[in-house]
Amino acid sequence: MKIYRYPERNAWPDLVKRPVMEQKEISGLIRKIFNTVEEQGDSALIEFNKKFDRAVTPQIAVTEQELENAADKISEDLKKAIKQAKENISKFHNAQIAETEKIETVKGVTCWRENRGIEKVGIYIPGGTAPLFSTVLMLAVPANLAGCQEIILCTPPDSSGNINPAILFTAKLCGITKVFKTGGAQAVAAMSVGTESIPKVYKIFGPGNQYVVAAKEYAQRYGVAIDMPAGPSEVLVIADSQAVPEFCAADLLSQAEHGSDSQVVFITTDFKIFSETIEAVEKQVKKLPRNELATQALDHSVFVLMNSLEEALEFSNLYAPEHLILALEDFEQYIPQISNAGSVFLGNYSCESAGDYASGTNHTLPTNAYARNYSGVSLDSFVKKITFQHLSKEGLKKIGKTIEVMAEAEGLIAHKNAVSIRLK
Ligand code: HSO
Ligand code: ZN
Repeated sequence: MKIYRYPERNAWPDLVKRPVMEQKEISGLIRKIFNTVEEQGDSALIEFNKKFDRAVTPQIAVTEQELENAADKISEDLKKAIKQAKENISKFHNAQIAETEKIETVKGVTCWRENRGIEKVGIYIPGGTAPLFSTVLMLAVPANLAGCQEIILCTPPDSSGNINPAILFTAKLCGITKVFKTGGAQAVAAMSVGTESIPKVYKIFGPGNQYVVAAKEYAQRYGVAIDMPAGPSEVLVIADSQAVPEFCAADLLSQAEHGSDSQVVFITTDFKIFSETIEAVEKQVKKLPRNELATQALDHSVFVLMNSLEEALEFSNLYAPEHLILALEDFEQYIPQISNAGSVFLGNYSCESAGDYASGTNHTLPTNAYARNYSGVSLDSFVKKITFQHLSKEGLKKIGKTIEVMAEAEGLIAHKNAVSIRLK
């Protein structure tokens, strides 16, 4: 833990810096993986599964039977939970579907926008220590609502060549029938270039390790869009004297347990809350199954004592956290002061894990200070907005002169003519 008491303002920029990740030079490797997948298709993916996941996967596509069987492999309780979460996520994202409004800018000139779902989207779900089936909901639910026609999912197999049943169950629940056993950069490559079994997509979503992140960046050379630049998970908690140290500690640890590179920041104006939260973190972390990862994350966590809540919010805006928790009595009052954050949790009962799983908001959010210029995933991430216009003759007459004068001033006479020829 890094502890700071009333740091000087000029020290803030250093405190909000994310630890620089040791960037291995992997661009050469990523290029090689893309080339191999492009040349050898499925057989390259089968080889990569052997090499990286020690998995024998004679075929890359998950069979209908495998999808079907997943439901028997998870508890009724979990199925019920996934369904409730899906319902809430659907409600929240469904409300993001905007009505088309036709605007008559001048009489006879009507303009509007219509949404079209991105036709083909790919979802990447990492394997490893935590099977993030919740991320399947966060991406598949808005993709369906947006009207994406083809939604595919790639995730790495375990060493027996199987995929976590909760991931398969959730995929099937969301109507995804094209699931593929491939992970890492090769999965991103496959979705970018296409193989015998994996269709090429137009946009790739989902979290992953630094190889996946680098591959998503590389995918853009193939004309594929990506959801957002990704980094390790983060939370920043601001607490006043009414906060509950045990709650704050639990929230900090719920981000810390994601990985050793997770970022957690705690700010308070109250000395008692400050020391009690630090104590509570130390006590709770010992009992966590992922104690080792959380402890490593805590090593670079930041605990700051500040003079005022205004100052705390200013610091938070500078940090631009993925998740911001206001454990404040008068949280309402501080909402207008928030300018940079991915998703905000208000009051003592709004734990961050509510948003991770079941309240309805999306948990795919900007990290690494990208909350300054990116939004989290929403329905918008899955659509393109196409503008339309209709001009009547009367409408063209109204703005014709403006177009002609401007076109002429830009030296673009054909543009001018397109108007003049109609109005003469
Ligand atoms: N907190 C993560 C999302 C997640 N948490 C998935 C649990 N499962 C995003 O930063
Ligand atoms: Zn989480």
